[in-house]
Amino acid sequence: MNPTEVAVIIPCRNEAGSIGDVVSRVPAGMQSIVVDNGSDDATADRAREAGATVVYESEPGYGSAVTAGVTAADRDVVCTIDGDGSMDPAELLDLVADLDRGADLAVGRRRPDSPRTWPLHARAGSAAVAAYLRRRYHLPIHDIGPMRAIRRDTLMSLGVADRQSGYPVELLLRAGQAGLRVTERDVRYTVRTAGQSKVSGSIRGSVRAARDFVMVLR
Ligand SMILES: Nc1nc2c(ncn2[C@@H]2O[C@H](COP(=O)(O)OP(=O)(O)OP(=O)(O)O)[C@@H](O)[C@H]2O)c(=O)[nH]1
Ligand SMILES: [Mg+2]
Repeated sequence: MNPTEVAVIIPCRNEAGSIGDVVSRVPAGMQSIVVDNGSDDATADRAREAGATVVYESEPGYGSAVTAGVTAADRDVVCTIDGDGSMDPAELLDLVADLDRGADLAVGRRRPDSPRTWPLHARAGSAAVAAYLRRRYHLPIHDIGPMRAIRRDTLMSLGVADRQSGYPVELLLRAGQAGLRVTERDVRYTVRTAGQSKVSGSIRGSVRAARDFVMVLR
């Protein structure tokens, strides 16, 4: 697949310190769409300077941001990655190549470079939900990660409804229900390069994410 067929959606809230570098590392030819969700820092300016298209979304939440990005994308394939510099956009090429090899949904399994990269509770929570989806739908997954590639039409047809942190779980659940070919490959995971954690690094964010995960599985 040609990179010009790919849009990369980067949900962001207050990631001014890292977003420029993330956008600059998106593979040549791919369209970068930064979805700014109520940032009160210079995220949008830094993203634009680095060459991204910036979309604003007023409804808070990871799922809202991703959905706004998918709506704005005008390429056949959409990828997602976080804006905090914890993952390398160059590895999106491998996920896109998995689509060429027959995958309907290609997801990244986070492989931390050090024990402090990924708080134990977040790691265990993702692993537990992945194990459930593995058993229930025979999906070959071990993580509920933020890096993925999928054809835009396929994603739209799944009709993922969650607008908060349950979005990645619901996407996998619906993919399993629809019998899609899901593949997983390792991606490097490092400590965010700047800014503050909104999810796993705080009690509030973690409780909210756990609640959103469980709501989707009920
Ligand atoms: N658009 C949008 N993006 C969000 C929201 N909450 C988090 N994000 C983004 O989603 C990504 C993941 O959030 P992080 O704060 O990195 O959460 P985390 O990975 O658990 O925490 P770290 O361990 O610090 O990396 C980042 O790119 C955030 O900017 C939100 O409400 N709206
Ligand atoms: Mg992060």
